[in-house]
Parts: sequence; structure tokens; C-alpha cells
Amino acid sequence: MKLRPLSDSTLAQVRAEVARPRYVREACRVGWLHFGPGAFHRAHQAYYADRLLERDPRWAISAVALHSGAVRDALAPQNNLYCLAELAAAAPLRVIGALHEILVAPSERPAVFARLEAPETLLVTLTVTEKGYCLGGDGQLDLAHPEIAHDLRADGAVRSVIGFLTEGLRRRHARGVAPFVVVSCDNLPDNGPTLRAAVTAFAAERDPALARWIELEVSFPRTMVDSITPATDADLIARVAAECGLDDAWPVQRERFTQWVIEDVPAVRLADWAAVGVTLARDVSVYDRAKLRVVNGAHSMLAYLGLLRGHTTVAEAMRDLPLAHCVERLLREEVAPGLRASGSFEVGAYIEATLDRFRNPSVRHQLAQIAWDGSKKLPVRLLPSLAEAMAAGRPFGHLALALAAWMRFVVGRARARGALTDPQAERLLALGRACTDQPEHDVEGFLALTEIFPPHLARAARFRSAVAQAYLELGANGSLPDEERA
Ligand code: CS2
Repeated sequence: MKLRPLSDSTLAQVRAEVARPRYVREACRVGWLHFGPGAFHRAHQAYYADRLLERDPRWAISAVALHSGAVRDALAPQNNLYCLAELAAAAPLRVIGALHEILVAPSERPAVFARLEAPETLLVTLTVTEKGYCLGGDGQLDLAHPEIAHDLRADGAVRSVIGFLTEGLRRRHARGVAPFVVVSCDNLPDNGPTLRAAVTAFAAERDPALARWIELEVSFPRTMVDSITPATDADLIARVAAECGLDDAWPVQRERFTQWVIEDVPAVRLADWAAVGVTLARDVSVYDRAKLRVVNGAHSMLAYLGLLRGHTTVAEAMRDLPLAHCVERLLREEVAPGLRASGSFEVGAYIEATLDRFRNPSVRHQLAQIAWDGSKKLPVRLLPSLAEAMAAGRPFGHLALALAAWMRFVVGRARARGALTDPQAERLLALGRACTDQPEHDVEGFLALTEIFPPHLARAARFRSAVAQAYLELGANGSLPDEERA
């Protein structure tokens, strides 16, 4: 039976068990602009916005897709309403009403700028993934990046998020409108300062006075965001139809656990964040280091090793005991010593809780999804722990193993003539095809990628031999050194 679509006019028909917006949507105003309305944004920040709207009508979101119109087209017939499923027993679905509009940047640039310039726009957030920042291997804006090079010549007809933010701020400055606060919600270390440096570098190329104004007047607080969000699949669409009684073209799902920590600077104290479960903290680095190194670092290891060993999801990979054992040792023996306890944060408990989250069988999180963009993820998730461990004379064999697993994964894709989702895909696949299974030769080729491996690390003999050794032991199918001990 064909169900009617979810929309403002059918909202009242949603089954009673489903939570609905507890505010009048028409009375809400757009005070929040977001770049990148993918599943993570819709499951995380938009959920917090939805709760803020219950007490304050200023926080409806105007979402900007930088490339694809797919989300806009799916949600337009639904008045941008969609369901959020929490993957836990007895968790009711929730209809999220926080998205006011979805703009697609290339074709709706004037509308995007109208929002960026509007004095009512107080907050701009981003989930554009690591590669969306157009950074080079040194973590600074790459002025030669094709999007950035284009935007520097484009005179306002920008395409990158860095171009949009800078041009939006320029227009506000020119009109005497106070800046918005910019909150990066991507998994980058020191995401706020990193974004600030990128925007300022872009502005400096165009107008040094604008760069100075941005440096002085615009806040880019650090954040830590966390909630595991598996991609939408057919099971979710069917579940939503059954539980809601209406059709939702693109619902989203996430684990029940969700966390958002924002650096407590005056510019973010605009909303009652505490009331909706967002933590404002003086020092976010404790949280963001732990999150990137523990949750994301272990995820990347699970993804590459898990795929080599024939698994599909994180929970399945965690049921493979030798693999789970490797991940635990990576975290407890090699990552934890680089993290410090602080206040209520305790490293051992954090690792335990993370492993529990990974074991949750209701969360069908595809390893292939996590394996994307390895060239951008490894340098921020695994290499910092590894470089510190090596410098301190601590063990780093499991970190090296995770890197070797990534190399084996790339080689496997290249040999199978498979696709690779990565901004460096072509280079990586060419490298993979040239591999001979001779560990020193193959590892050498990968370590020469200076955008990924800083030269001082790539030259270190201990590092090279640890990776080569792990590469040898893994073979093409991911055999583990811990196999017999687990
Ligand atoms: C994952 C993250 O896809 C990935 O690379 O490691 O998306 C992870 O699920 C989130 O950061 C959890 O908050």
C-alpha cells in the first residue's frame, strides 16, 4: 500500500508514539546556517536545534548543500520534515522540524549569501568532512587546491565552504553587520582554530584588512561532536513507514548516545545549550583529542582490518575476537598513554564505553563507510598518537598495524579494479597497482605520500620497519599477530 508522504499537512496523522515538533514551525525564524546537510548533521546538530526550538524560535536552520541537490529534492515534498531513529530498544522515532530550507549552493548562490548576510543569522555550522577544508599536508589552507584556486579568482562566484564563509563575512563587514559565530563540526583536531586559519588565509589573499577583521572579530570555537550515524538503508525506510504510518523518503538513524561539546566563548552563549544537552567547556581539547584518537582512530583500524577479514559492519568486526583484541590493545596500550584525564573525564572508562558502543548490534554501521577518505583521516586519527608514542619510546605496533591495514586495503581495491572513495583515489590506486607484496617496496611507496605522512616520520627507521613488518604479517587477508593469543 502506498503511504502518504510525511509533510506539514500530514504531520497530525503521524502515529501517537512518534515524537513530533513541540513548537509551531511557522513561527520559527532562521538564525542558524549550516553547510553540509548530510545524515550526520540531520541526526546531530538538527536534533539539538529541534530541541532548542521548543524554547526559542530563533534557531530554525537554513541548510546549504555545496554540491548535490539530492537531500533538497528528497525533503522538498516533505516540507523538510524527516524522521530520526535512535538505534536502541524502545526508542521512539522523532520527527525533526528544524530544517527551514535546503539550498543548493551552485544554483542558489544569491539565496545563500542573503542568509550569510542577514543580521538574524547568528550561528554558522559546518559538516563538510575532512576534505571539505581544502587543507594541505601541513594542516594549512592549500592555496593550490583546485576549489580554492578557483574561488580566489571567482570574485564572489565561490564554490568551497572556505570561499562562502569568507565572502559572507566580507559582505557583513562591508554592511556593518556583526559577524556570526562559526562552528566547525568536523572530526579535525582543533577544528575551530584550523578553520579560522583557513578562512583568514583565504581572506588575506584577497584583502589583508578583511583578514585582520576576521582574526580579531570572528569567533571560531572548537567543538567535539560524537554520535555514530550509519547511512540510511532500506531497513530504516521500511521501519519508519511501519512506525510512522507515513512515507519518509530520507530518514536518518544514529545510536542513542550523542555528545556535543562547544568551547565556551562569549559568542556561543546565544542559546540555552545546556537545556538541550550541549556542553559548553573551557577546554575542548581534552574531549576532541580523546574522541579523534579513541573513537575515530579505532574506527579506522576496524574498517581496514575488518574489510580485509571479510566483515561488513563494525559490530560484526567486534565479534571477531582477534580483531577486537587488537583494537583494545591499540587503545589501551598505545593511544591511552597520550591522553590525560581531566575533571570527570577518565581515559579507561572512555575506552570501555567506546568499545561497548562498537559492539551494539542494533547499529549496522558499514565498515566501507568508515573506510572512505583514508588519506584525510589517518593523519588526524592515528598518526598523532603514533608520533607521540614513538618520541616517548612507547610501543606503537598496533598503530603501525592499522596503517599497514589501510595500505593492504588500497592494494586490494587496486588489484580488484575496485573504486576507492578518497580525494587521492587516483594516486592511491596507481600506487596499489604498482605494489609487489614485497613489504619494503610497497610501504616505501605509500610513505612517500607527504600529504599523509610527514617526512620526519616517514624517514624514521623504526617507523618504517614496524609498518613493513605489519604489512608482511597481514598478508592480503588480514591475518593478525594476536591471532593465536586471543
Ligand atoms: C567514523 C565517524 O565514518 C567515520 O569515519 O569514524 O563518522 C564516526 O562514526 C563519528 O565521528 C562518531 O561520532
